[in-house]
Amino acid sequence: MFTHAITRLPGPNFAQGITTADLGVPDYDRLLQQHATYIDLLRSLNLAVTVLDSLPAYPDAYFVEDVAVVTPEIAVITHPGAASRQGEEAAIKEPLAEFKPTRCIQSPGTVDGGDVLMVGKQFFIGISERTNQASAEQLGNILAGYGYEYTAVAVAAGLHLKSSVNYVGKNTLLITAEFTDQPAFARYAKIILDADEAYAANTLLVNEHLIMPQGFPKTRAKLAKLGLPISEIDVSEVQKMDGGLTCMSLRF
Ligand code: CIR
Repeated sequence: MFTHAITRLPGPNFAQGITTADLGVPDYDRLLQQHATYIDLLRSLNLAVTVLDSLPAYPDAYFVEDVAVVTPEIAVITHPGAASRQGEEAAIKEPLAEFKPTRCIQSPGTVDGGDVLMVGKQFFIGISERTNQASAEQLGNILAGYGYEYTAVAVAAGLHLKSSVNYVGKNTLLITAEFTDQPAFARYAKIILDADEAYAANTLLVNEHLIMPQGFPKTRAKLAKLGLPISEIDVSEVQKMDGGLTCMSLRF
């Protein structure tokens, strides 16, 4: 069970963050509303949510998932892969240190937490444009000290591993077609996304409750078969910045 989440408010310059999406100009007030709804939902699932101030020098810093990997035993502070995001990690160390012992990925290794999927004692670490092999090994070695195993997975499509694959409970992965044949995922049941609903891969499991982005009815129908409660929230402005539901919090 998760008991806590850490989030960070988006700043007024958030639209200067990195994006490849071609979904129009994002609106700050709408983003703040969507962010607030997200936090309310986490609180309704009994998480105590820390809300950190925005970081003016880092327009992507509200995607806190990318700057740390948190397990029940330890928080590993990452070193983000995008140059404009390097430095964000310094600001997450103190808030996390209130809850967990911390370790740090050493530069030049780069890891984005969006590439790191934890399923019980197993980690999958995406090797992507943001996360390199050497730092996946660094992270894997740290986690091995706490009884975790890891498997590296090539991310040939999408920004991060968790843009395409997430654990949704009941030994099941929600996964895009591109990743289904990865041997690393052979032991799991799979819900395969329709290509036109690929964004819904970024669905978040919190305490036996699924939070999915609004407006993906085929995925919702498939997920409903798991029998878990599902909430949908509108994250249109987040999507415009290549972000999603998992990215906006660290849960532990
Ligand atoms: C970036 O490109 O770094 C941000 N605009 C989006 C990061 C999304 N994070 C995530 O998927 N974990």
